[in-house]
Amino acid sequence: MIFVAATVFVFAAHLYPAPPPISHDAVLVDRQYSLTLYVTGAAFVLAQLGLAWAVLRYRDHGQKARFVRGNVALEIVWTSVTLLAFVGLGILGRDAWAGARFTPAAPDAIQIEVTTNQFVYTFRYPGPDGKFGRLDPSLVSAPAGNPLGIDPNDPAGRDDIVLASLTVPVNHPIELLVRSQDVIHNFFVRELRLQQDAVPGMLIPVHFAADRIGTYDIVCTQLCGLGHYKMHSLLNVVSQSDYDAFLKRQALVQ
Ligand SMILES: [Cu+2]
Repeated sequence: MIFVAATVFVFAAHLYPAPPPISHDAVLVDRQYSLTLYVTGAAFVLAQLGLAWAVLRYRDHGQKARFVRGNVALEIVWTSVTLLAFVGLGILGRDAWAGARFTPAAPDAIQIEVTTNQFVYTFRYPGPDGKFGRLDPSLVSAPAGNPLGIDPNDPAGRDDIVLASLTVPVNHPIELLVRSQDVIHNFFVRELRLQQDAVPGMLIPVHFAADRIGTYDIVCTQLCGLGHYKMHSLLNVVSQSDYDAFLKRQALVQ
């Protein structure tokens, strides 16, 4: 009972609160997470109370042991309750997960490519022409200043903006195109409650709209090699005017 109380306390007292959510989808995820915790927490406490009751009620006070084959009615009841809880939570969680993942990004979403490799993130903006240049894996060379292997012969790629951190305007839909050059990595921003694996050979789209200006950590949550622990970048959510200025500045530099 002490362990049960301690476990309930750790969750109920919010000892390790998540950072405040910065998108509508993140709020939905939080709501779903709390609901799941309440349902499974109640089941946990009830099951432990039942266990304690059985231990006390049937403890050894000299009676003869009795063989029981089980109780079909009880089996049906707890199997159905479990089924209902799991399927119910799954259906209720639709908005928080499937709603964001299975609907395409808004048509006016800003597309930014996210490339992962051991152990860095590289972000590419299509530049003033709005088009990403062609990539050629044989041209990939970080020392030569072309970590993505952008083909210099493709005019669409000449104005592409390549950066080590991600800057986006606040309250604007963003579509990330997540890819990997070597092993499986991950793009995770706690405040967005958004976590997406980067898988070699795949271009995986995810979208979000951040509603709070600030700087947030981007971390890799896949054990991707010896340098995994330091695979990190920053998400800067800035005002629309700051974003426009940022793009203009970057277009001049590149
Ligand atoms: Cu990684």
